Amino acid sequence: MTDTPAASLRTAVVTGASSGIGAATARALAAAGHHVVLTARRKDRIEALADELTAAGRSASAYPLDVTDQTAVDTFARSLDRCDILINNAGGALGLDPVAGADPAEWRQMYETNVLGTLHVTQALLPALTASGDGTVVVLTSTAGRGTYEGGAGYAAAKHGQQVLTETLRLEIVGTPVRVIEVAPGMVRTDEFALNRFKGDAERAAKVYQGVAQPLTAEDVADTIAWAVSRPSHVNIDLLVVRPRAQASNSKVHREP
Ligand code: 8X3
Repeated sequence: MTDTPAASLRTAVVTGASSGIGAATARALAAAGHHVVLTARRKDRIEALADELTAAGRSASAYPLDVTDQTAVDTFARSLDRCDILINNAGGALGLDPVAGADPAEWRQMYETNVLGTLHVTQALLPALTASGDGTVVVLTSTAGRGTYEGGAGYAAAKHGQQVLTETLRLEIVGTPVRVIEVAPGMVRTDEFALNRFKGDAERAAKVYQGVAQPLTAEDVADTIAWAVSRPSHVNIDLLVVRPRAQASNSKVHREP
């Protein structure tokens, strides 16, 4: 699905745009008047969303992409005419096993998607973001990138890695016309985050949110991203930690009986 954007439209690339926070962010940025390039592995999903957005008069296109494939990411970057905003959203959690019994393959996969995926896409698009004269990189980390919890070591380690990448990038490119924003959500109830974590075990996934009055929605997080990227160019929102009111920390959650 391709839609040629008007040359004047600022282009926002969203990774992991097939569902959840990525899809909601693509909708929010398209509504804000950007041309949105949706990327994810699931072609059907991003094409359907791009079609939905263009039918609603927005500007959007879809490009199937696995962020762990550096060659594919570089090819994708070369296909773009411009890039003003990059939303590094692709990633996720696998498993909730204690360190003593955790599966190294799951840890490796989480590092590949969350950390190396962000590295690949950011490296590939940084020249275009800089050339735009007013670029923005957003990295979706997690409150698991700023603390940990039992069973969360593999995911927290990956999110800490992604957070360090983000902070280091900001140091390294200061003085260039690109700002670097980290958004760290806490408990967000999406269709797939917990389901993927527990390999499709819906009952286990539902327990994550059990009794929590109002976990955040993907739209809540997308709203904070759209706000952060729409600040005046000289304003860099370094870090936004966003949790539901019922969650005081990673391990302190109020649940109604
Ligand atoms: C999601 C937050 O608490 O499930 O990034 O690790 S948590």
